[in-house]
Amino acid sequence: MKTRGAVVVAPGRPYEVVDLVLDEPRAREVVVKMSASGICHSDDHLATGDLQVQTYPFCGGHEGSGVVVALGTDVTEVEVDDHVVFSFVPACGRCRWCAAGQQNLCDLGAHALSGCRPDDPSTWRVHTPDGRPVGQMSSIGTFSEHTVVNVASVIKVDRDLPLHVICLLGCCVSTGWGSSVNDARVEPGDTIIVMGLGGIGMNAVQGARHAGAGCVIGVDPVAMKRTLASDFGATHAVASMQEAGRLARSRTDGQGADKAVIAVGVLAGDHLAEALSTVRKGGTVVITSVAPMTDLGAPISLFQVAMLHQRIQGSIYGGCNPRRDIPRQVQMYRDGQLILDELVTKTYSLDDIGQGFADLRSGLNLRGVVTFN
Ligand code: CXF
Ligand code: ZN
Repeated sequence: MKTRGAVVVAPGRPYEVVDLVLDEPRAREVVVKMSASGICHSDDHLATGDLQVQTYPFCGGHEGSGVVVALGTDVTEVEVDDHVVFSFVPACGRCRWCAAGQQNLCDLGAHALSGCRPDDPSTWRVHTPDGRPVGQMSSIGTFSEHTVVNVASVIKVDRDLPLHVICLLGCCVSTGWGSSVNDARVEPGDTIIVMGLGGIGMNAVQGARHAGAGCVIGVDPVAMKRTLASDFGATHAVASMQEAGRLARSRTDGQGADKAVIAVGVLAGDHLAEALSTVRKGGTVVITSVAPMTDLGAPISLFQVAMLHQRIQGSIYGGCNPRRDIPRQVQMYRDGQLILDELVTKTYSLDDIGQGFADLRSGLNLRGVVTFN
């Protein structure tokens, strides 16, 4: 079938909305008519060239929701007309990692930046009208009116949920919330610093409060984000890490924050150094942000990290198990515990996606969301 999608044709080139051709779904695949797709900083990393991929053109988008419109063979988990949220890491349920309750590490996730089929890496389901393969980000490529995905990439949700809101469960909510709950292991009474208050950082703030943190210090240079942070559970919001560090020490008898989550848009080594300087002995820094993939190193004292027994924890998908955690987050949303509607600060048509990225870079949104007709 024909569709339209936003693709990057080469590293460092902006998204272009182009005609695409979708193949028929094969075994264990489904066709989804997209409803909404959040605009995440990781999508922008593709356009800046911070992330380079193996298949150009590459259709971006990895935080989406939609309606199943066709099935390949051997699909029993969903039916036509079911509503789904995408998981940006597939969860096959059978690999070592899925079996161990670490679906964020599912072996099928290895092809996130290849763009091919996760279970059949020599094939693609999206092509240009002249027959060249088109990569799909995270094997889903949600900046497209329709997409074909492996059933391991979808989570069925109730039909009454607002699809333009719950698409966020596919990346920023799970990633941010889980960064605090699973990866920082926030405990009651903790003092935690969240560095960056975009879609991921705001959810790290929510997660920290759910886990019982006593003091949640949000850090962002954008005043609007600092103002909104208290709605999501921040007890303080400041503009710099120096201020955050001072505040954390003033509340902990000079010791420093128990944990810090790095959720800035573009990670650099200096961010890690700053975060480490704010946490206490035995404290934890969680690296959730995405760095340019060829960057190496950080200006930190390895001696000091060891002597202070600090923990540096990498984080993908906030350590979540999407098949458990997305339904759990839906219930928390229904119960009024998880704030989602207010995260969506602006919606865009697919044709206006360039404006969405301009607004992301200007810090105007918590989350901009592309909505489809
Ligand atoms: C990203 C990480 C890099 C691959 C695509 C998804 N995670 C969240 O935005
Ligand atoms: Zn993302």
